[in-house]
Amino acid sequence: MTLTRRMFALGTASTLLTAEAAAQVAARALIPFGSAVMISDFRSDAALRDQLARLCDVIVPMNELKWQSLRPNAESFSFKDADEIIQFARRNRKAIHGHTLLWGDFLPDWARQINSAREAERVLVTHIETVAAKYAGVVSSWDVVNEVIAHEPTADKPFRDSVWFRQLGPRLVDLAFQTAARVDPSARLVLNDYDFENPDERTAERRRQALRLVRHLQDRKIPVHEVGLQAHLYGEKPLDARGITAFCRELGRLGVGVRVTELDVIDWKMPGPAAQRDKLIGELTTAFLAAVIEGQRPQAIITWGLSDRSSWIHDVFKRQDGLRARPLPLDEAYRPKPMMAAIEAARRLP
Ligand code: 9MR
Repeated sequence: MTLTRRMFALGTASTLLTAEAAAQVAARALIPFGSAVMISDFRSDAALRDQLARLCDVIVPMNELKWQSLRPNAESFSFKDADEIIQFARRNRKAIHGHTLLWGDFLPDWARQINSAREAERVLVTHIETVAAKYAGVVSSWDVVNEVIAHEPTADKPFRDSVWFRQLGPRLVDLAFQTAARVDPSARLVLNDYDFENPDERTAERRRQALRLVRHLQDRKIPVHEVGLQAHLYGEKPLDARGITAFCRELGRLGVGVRVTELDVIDWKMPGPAAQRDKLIGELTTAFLAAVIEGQRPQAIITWGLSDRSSWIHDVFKRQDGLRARPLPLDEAYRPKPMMAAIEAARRLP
């Protein structure tokens, strides 16, 4: 093991570190790695559970904390699926990242039909109060709002359309963060969104809108601790490394962290041969994570699934040649791919 300056400083500040304590310090210095997992895979696949236990510091219930899972109707909550994953994470001493307290998509029908501002506020606040209170001290960070920035934002239409936005307007973001902060002041509160990575004007505007939202919350003294970069990277698109770095750096200047929340690579337009594709995916992962870390060290690097066995990309981005997608760090037999090595190397960057 190499001794870092920090370990020497710790050694002289107290007594010399034991080898075990020094190893712990070194382990803590790694950027935490995590993965999302959905309940059906979690239940049916013991090998997946083993890999989650072995590799992850952070676990995210992929769908089980969403309204579609928690809220079968307006009156009740069903926590069973979320609790099963969360109990596993706790037993294995993993951090739990919560996804998500507010999203305009994949809502149950009853929520879509809300048709007054009063009702929207009541339902939203009650939901966040109930869920954040139940998991206070257990879920250490929350995607408080997911995908509230318009797909193609403009100065006069920065927000994505949703039942919440139609009824509450821009204050939906204030309300969500305020409520989460009131109920669980210890949780890290994250503004989570996608498409921050490409060198085009739409992406640049999305980053500006995220910064604008962060400053807006800060002006109102509403806590916002991190911006979540979903990072569903497109294998065929160039990466705006400078733009990503500048964005993360600017957030750092505002005292706001970043977290890579849903990393995977959409490979529908990438070369077919597996070895070639895996190599390119590894390189893209390296370039992306280096750009983030250059701007600031992320709070965690979380992938949207662990193995190619299960990913939303199989359904949404089908390849023309009929080959299976390979978007994640482990292959279908749970062997690490170059993407895993890229993440491991990035976690060690200073
Ligand atoms: O991977 C998720 C998939 O299993 C769900 O059916 C879908 C709808 O709930 O959501 C997928 O995850 C999305 C995440 O919640 C938000 N960012 C985009 C993700 C991929 O669509």
